[in-house]
Amino acid sequence: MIRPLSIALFLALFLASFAGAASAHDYKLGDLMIEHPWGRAIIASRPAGAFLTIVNHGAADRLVGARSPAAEKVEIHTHINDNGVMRMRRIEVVDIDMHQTVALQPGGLHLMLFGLKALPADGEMLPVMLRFEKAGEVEVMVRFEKPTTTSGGDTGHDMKSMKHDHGNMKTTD
Ligand SMILES: [Cu+2]
Repeated sequence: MIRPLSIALFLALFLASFAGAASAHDYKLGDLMIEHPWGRAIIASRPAGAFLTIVNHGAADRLVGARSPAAEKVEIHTHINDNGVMRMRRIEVVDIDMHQTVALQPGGLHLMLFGLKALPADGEMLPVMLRFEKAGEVEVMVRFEKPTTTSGGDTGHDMKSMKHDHGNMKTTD
């Protein structure tokens, strides 16, 4: 005899094991999940981009800052379309609404690490502290992936379609 409770329990265990396997590189801070932090550094002297997904299972919060012992400073950036050219712009906060998922990804919102002490090796993890207005601070390990290009410059994978030249970055704040 199979009771509904047993089925529910089985399903819960099944889903939990599945989620566990998929979330090996996730972090939890209160109602916030920080998923798959990864980064890309191309040249040691240039700022490096870092990307992650914030899943909010609770009330509205805001990402208000980031820092890293491996970098001189970390800024929050977004991209704006300036007459067809995507340009980066520094922003102070990222609103994370109730039960919203916010993706920091190439071409959109991202973290920018300035003054890295060394160019991260492929697969190297660097700590970054994310500060949220309500949830507080959490340290995540950002896994750096080597760009697929061998020529250097800002022509790495999935960056081909947009201008992302940090050297000529416009400061608009
Ligand atoms: Cu940037």
